[in-house]
Amino acid sequence: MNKQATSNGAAAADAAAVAADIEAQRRYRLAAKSSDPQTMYQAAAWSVHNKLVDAFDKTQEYWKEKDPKHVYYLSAEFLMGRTLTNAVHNLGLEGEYAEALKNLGADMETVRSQELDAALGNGGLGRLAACFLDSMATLDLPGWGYGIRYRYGMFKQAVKDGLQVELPDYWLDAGNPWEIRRPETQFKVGFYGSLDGDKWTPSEEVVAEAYDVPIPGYKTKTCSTLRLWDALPSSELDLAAFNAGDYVKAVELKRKADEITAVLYPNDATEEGKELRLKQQFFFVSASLQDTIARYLEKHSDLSGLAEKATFQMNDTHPTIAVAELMRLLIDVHGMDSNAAWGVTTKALAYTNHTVMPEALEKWPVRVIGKLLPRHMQLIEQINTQWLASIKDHVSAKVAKEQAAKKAEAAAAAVKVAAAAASAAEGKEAAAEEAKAGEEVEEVDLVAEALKAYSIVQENQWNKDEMLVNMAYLAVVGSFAVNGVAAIHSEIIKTDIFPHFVELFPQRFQNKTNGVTLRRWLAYCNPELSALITEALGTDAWVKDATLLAKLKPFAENAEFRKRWRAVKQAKKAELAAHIKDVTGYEVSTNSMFDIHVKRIHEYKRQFMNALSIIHRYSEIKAMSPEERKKVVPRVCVFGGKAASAYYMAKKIVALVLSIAETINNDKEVGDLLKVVFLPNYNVTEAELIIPAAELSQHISTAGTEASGTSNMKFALNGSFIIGTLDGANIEIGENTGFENLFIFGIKAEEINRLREERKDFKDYDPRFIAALDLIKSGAFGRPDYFDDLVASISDMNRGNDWFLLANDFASYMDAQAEVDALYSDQEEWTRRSIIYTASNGFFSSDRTIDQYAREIWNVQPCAQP
Ligand code: GL7
Repeated sequence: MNKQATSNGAAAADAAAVAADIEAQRRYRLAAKSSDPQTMYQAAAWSVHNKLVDAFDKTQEYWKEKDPKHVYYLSAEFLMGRTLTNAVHNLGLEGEYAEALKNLGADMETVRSQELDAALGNGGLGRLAACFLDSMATLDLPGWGYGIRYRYGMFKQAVKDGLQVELPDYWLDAGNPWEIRRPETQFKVGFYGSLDGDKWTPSEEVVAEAYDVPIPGYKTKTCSTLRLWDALPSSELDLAAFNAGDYVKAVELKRKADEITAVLYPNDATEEGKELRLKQQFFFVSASLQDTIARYLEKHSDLSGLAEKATFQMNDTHPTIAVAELMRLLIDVHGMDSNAAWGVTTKALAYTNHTVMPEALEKWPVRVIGKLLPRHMQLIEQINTQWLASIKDHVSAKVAKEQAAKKAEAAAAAVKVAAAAASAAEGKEAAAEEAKAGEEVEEVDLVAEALKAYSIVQENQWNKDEMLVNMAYLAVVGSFAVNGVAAIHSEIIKTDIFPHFVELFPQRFQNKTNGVTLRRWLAYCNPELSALITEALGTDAWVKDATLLAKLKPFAENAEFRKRWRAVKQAKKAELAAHIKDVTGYEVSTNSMFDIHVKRIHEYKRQFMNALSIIHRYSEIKAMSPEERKKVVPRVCVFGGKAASAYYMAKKIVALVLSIAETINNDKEVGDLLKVVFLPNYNVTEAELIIPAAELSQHISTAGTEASGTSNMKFALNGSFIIGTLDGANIEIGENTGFENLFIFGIKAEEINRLREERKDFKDYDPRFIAALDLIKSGAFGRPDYFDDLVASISDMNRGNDWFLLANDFASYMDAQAEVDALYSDQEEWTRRSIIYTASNGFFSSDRTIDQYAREIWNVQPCAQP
């Protein structure tokens, strides 16, 4: 990295060639006369595009020839962010492009800032998929991503009158130089219609058309793809309607197709039970499976060996209709018998669970699937029937065992009673008879009852008349591997979500702790820190081998190195401060601690608790004497994150942060001692600016609720401290960094059920917690009525009853915050530990995660061009 392109003649010549290429793109592809930043961005992007196409074609030809096993990552979301910087760096051409643009009178920074984020994802789950693609290509693993080419990505968040407003994200406005349209790759996808026996005739049909987004690996020739599907009408016009003069009906087909790929559902870890969403899921899954099968059949005569050449990794439950669709394709389209098809399906599919939030575990009404996909519903019923039949013996034995244990218990109790009774003999007989009564009949019902817990099709607990398909159960039954995304999460899914399945096949359940790509999240977003690391280690090999970061540890003891480390952090803070000023108008001091809380807004992530702690800090400062104020560690508290548009409480949390910011930042008495900032429209590009500048980052979800978190990894790698709970990947970050270096607080996951039970009588409120709530209620931050429901949600047992246990954790959170302040006052020690964070967390490279998936689940080997 940071290779000096101009330092040798060859590179200079390359830069000249690149400049000529950019010029050619501007002149001929764009036919542009001006060289404004947007034009220069487009021209540079198209020039990179051509290089990607070359690399892409060579890789795919090579893989076609070698025919290695592939993994197909099926995901409804890919949160890619910007591409230019990443592509140029991964191709190893950053120096050439920077030089070329300079020669053309532009500069890389201005040019790259023109690019809109590709925000085809909500948050962590979608961004993880993007990191995985980068790692798969970098490790030369034959693999593709498969998803949807949404025309509107994640909404843009703006702030108006102190509230969040949502604006559409039409990211394709200026064209998209990062994709290749493939009109030759089209598949039909049907919906609705009728079933005659097992013969399905859809009544609606669209065409899925492929777009390839090339994914260049780092320092390798491998360039893989993210294949996204767009929907087209199967014929542009309903000709009959057109001829009959009904023009509106005639274009209806086009409108219906457009609707499927129009918009990403903006929900993070919450269910969105809309038929259109199921339509989207089926649309991309069907096209992806058909595409894979078509390629497979170019080389093989029948599909019996499909699973030896392909693994489909289902990213959460969103693509789990794949279980039924693969069965349908094998049986109905390719004539396989259903047992053989089930064998292939369950060897080809694997499933990752990303959340334990009950509302996010998708359950589709039988009615909805039956209407949209009647054949699939029939297959799911069949799968379920066979599945339940196959485990009946196991369940009967389990029931019998439980009954025997109960009987023994009852008999023992009866004996006790009998012994106490006047006539021991009589009592014993009576007890024995009682225990026997009705046994036989009951047992049969008990087995049927017990089987319900294993059933893929289940009663809706809120509406007894409705049956639901539990998509997670379908995924578990239809897969050969199931994994969680952090050690604690993988345990919780075993004990709380799928215990019945674990009992049947424990070996199917695994852990694959998440990771992030060090290219985007350290090397490219923090070039200054990267240069320092490379200099210290004497090599940039850590960008591809993250374990090398551990060699930084001794440098933590070197005062000169610490000074330079601090200087980098200061520079990144200054960049963020300038951005804050730009966007919000607030001026913040770079001498303050930068305390960051960025992620989707959700009650379980507890931004509200952070807000309360800030209110307390504010009150404290207000009550201090000037002498006392001198001892305060000044902080800038930065929030960012989107609230789902229909998430009532989350939107109030955003409003609260904005209100607090306005009051505190305008309080002259407080000045630089405390500033609060809400940065609107948190996205990948914002994260690339924010994370390198962080000194403290907050990951304070209620223990047991955040499956993993991945920004915690990015912050740690950029030398930011973590204040957090024993949740998700925080725990493994603690193990790697040393728990003494994190600010850990709060209850443990295994305590939450009990505490939720007890919270009805909870009396142990911290006075600071109460005082902060009272201050909101008093109107100190404006609109007390507006915040009424929010306050009640954590303080009124009839209105929410603090489900996420803020009251339980507040005191220990405040203790942890006090430790933060104390340590920050010792800058040498703070910096030493900051270096330890970066040095200790190479484990969280997504290269490690993907290597584990490849070896332990996919059985896919690297296939690199010589
Ligand atoms: C998530 C989890 O909430 C998050 O903790 C995890 O890091 C991420 C990737 O595994 O997946 N699950 C989920 O539904 N969303 C997530 O971000 C939206």
